[in-house]
Amino acid sequence: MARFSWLMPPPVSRRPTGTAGGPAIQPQRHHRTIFISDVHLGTRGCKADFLADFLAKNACDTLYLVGDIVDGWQLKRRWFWPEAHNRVVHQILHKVDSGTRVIFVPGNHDEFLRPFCGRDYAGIEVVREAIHKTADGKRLLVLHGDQFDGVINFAKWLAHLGSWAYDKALAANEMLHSIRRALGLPYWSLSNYLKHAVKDAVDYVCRFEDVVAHAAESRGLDGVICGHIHQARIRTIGNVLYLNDGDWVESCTALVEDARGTLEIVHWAAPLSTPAYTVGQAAALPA
Ligand SMILES: [Mn+2]
Repeated sequence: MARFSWLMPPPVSRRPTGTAGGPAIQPQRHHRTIFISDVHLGTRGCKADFLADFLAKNACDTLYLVGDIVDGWQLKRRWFWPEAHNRVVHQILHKVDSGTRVIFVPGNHDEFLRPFCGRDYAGIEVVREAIHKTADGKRLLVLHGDQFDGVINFAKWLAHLGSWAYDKALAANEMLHSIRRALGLPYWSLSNYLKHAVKDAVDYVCRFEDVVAHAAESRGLDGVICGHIHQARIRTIGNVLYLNDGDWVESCTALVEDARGTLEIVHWAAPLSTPAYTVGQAAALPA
């Protein structure tokens, strides 16, 4: 029973107004559409507090869940479901109850939902992909993005390697070097290895963006909205728009559309007590 506790709405009244998660909070901003992906509920990395706060303070007509919302891979290995993860589920269900159309496009980590595409679950439409029409008439393909992994010949884990890891590795490199020297092993540069790994990761991201944009273009669409690589981004590739809504593990980003059809990336990693948020394009990739 405990395993399915996330399906039950958590008690609402216990959470005082002003903290994250409770629907008592009045949304501060209304969007035409919100897109989020790569939440990875069920993992320690998931920034569920930030997301519950974001969902409580941002209302919308349509909410797209663009895959990897629940991390089925991780949950199969070990059950991990703290209260904050329940609050995210509750906020999503609260949106359904408030009249928001919620569309779930499963990703690879929640592929267990793909057999249910075409069905409604708790008022949430589960679909394999969607075509979103913006307020100004653009037709955008919405899909998670893992469908293109096979096309891109780079190790996909590299795309998730942050530059912070690289900085830490540089420091570790010296220590590793002295240990290897003490053991009489030849010099091997961890930092050099990682430098190539980071370069490959950047190549991977660029390739991914190209391939996904091309898929939208070849179908005669105006652009694509995806997730999967945890890199929020708005850019034009060829004749189409490439939009990635980022993730809630590292960057805490969402893609939002206003009533005129303008799309922008919202960063929501400010302290929960701070109502401010920042809007803008994702930071450029390292050269
Ligand atoms: Mn994914």
